Amino acid sequence: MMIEKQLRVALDQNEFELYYQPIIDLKTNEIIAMESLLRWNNEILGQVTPDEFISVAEETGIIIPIGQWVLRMAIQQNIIWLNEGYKPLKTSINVSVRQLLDPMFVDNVKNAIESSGVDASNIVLEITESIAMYADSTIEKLMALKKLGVTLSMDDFGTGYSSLSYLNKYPLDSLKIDKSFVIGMNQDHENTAIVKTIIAIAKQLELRVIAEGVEGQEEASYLNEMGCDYGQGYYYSRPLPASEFEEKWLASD
Ligand code: G
Ligand code: G
Ligand code: MN
Ligand code: NA
Repeated sequence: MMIEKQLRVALDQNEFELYYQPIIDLKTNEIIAMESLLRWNNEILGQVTPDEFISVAEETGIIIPIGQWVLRMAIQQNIIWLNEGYKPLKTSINVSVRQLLDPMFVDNVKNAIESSGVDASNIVLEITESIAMYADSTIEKLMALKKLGVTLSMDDFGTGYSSLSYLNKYPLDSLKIDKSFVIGMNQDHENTAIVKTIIAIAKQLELRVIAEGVEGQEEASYLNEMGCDYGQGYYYSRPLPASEFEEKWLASD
């Protein structure tokens, strides 16, 4: 069966699941947010990670209904945890360029927020640098999303299409330093220099900065010293199913 067809069946049969990874304040070591990460549980293929199907989903356009499912599920889970009495946390949701280019995207986000009653600022949309290739049409959409009150973050920063000239035109709240630079810090000086530079850019533009790929305690304290606000990575936790995430990161407080 074609993977596109399999993805459609997967949506119909509820084979998708969201995992959650904590985002930690490097100063206080407290959890401040969680990133939702898509998983596909297939009877034959086992658990499939997004790297194996997101690009096909984007090319075929099936990322649109999948993305809508992700948006609704992630918002619903945010509200469930709030209603269970845990402290309010932000939920980050990955958004593909293809989704952002969909004419219905802003309306879909608006509907998802309004029908759920979630506090819009607790919903973070992670977009990638590749939107810079479509700058003019995407800036307007980002402005419209910002008006809804959502938080906007640029994901995988430093790896994509060079977008420095657009960076201050986007209504962004934060930058995420791509994990390749953070993981590479202990190998060579160049990666450390890149991380420092990204932190400096973020400060200049008054954006919060999140380091991904924090795999050790040394990296965490070094990032904190360098002025990085938040960290995310295996040092703290792998992405976990919702129930496990709740047990380890919410219920323990
Ligand atoms: O969790 P993992 O490392 O396997 O994620 C791999 C890639 O898939 C990441 O780049 C991430 O941004 C992307 N991804 C994860 N979940 C989603 C999702 O819900 N929607 C979209 N569009 N991309 C996702
Ligand atoms: O591109 P994006 O940032 O959305 O993707 C996040 C991906 O990074 C997830 O698939 C997640 O599994 C992975 N990830 C999270 N923390 C770490 C880490 O510390 N090291 C590595 N190698 N990957 C990580
Ligand atoms: Mn991400
Ligand atoms: Na990333």
